[in-house]
Amino acid sequence: MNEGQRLDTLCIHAGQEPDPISGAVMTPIVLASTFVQDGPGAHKGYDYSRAGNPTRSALEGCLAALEGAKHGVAFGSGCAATSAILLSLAPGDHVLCGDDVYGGTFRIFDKVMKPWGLASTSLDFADLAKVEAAIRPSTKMIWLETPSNPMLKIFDIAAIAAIAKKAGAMFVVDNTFATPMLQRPLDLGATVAVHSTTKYLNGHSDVVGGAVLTNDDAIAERLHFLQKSVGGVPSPFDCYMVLRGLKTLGVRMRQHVASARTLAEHLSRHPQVERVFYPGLPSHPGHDVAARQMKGPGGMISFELAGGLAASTAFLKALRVFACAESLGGVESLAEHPAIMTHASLDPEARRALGIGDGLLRLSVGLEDVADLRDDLDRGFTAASSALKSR
Ligand code: P1T
Repeated sequence: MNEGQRLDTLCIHAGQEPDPISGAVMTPIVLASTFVQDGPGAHKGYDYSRAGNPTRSALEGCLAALEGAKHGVAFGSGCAATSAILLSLAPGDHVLCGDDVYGGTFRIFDKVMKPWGLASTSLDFADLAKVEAAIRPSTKMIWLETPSNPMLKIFDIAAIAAIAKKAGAMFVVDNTFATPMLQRPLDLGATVAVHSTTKYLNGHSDVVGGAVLTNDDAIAERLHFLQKSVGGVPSPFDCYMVLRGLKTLGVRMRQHVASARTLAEHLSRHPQVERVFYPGLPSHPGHDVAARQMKGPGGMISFELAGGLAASTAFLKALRVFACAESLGGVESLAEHPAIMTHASLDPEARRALGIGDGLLRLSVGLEDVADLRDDLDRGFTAASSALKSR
């Protein structure tokens, strides 16, 4: 249907035909929980909304097209999508997982799947020899985020895909931070791309959702089965909202990247900043891999503020344009403290090993005027230095 079309066109049209009854250009929100059958089993493709829903199908089609996938399976949150993928494994299986992932993803591995019998090893995928050495006969999956949350680590998707293929393991890339506008993991050899659609894909901080995209027919069938059986489905209204948000994904991402580049450079020159983690800076260890596998380094920045907790608390409290809040990827800018907020579920030792300390702050750079965002950061720096002087 949309073959050969480019991403900006797919964002607006993929999966979405004008409504055959009314001609409505926008996808109808089909709220029905059930669908009439001419006789038992004789229906028009939908029988019950947990199993399938036309608004959800449109979203799944659009997301699949954007990731270059044959299949899309939508969920009620990114965590529901993650859980469904892991449930497609069996107790006794082993997963190699990136050491730097969203705290809630780590919590699923550690507090939900481990008691169920799924073993996992966390490691830094930058050292490919270590990745190969960590593979066990029971390793059925490699899971990573790139760029990762919150340290913005970059991993070489094509190189890790080759290791996964050799091991016969499914390779899952959480593509939430990059979005398909900037990076398409399946093109680079990943088996599955997973998203929290809560973030850039919806883009307006008013939906919680998730999705899994793959070209593998058997995995897609299993995920559709788990979607229907475990039941972590998104509402038709939320599917519509994500479809609506997706229409502007391309323009939004270009501006997120442009503003994040400006702010990352500003931060890297600031005397109160000890280190900036942004893949667009030449000093970032993953800069070259990012330049190769991404179309832009993204809209997320983390940085280490001098002065520890007193400074970072004062910094966050002083901001007026950035909101101090969890999440990311919306039109509005957000700032947060990973150790206390998004990554509190990691034990302090693991946090320290990753560099998630008291001075680490994470920014989701929104679409406000970048000069206002820069002024806001400077407001934070002034407050941080006053807090340190008054101690
Ligand atoms: O929040 P939810 O839609 O369930 O998505 C979970 C999730 C999965 N993957 C990544 C990379 C994520 O960042 C998230 C959620 N992250 C945040 C809420 C956050 O502030 O980092």
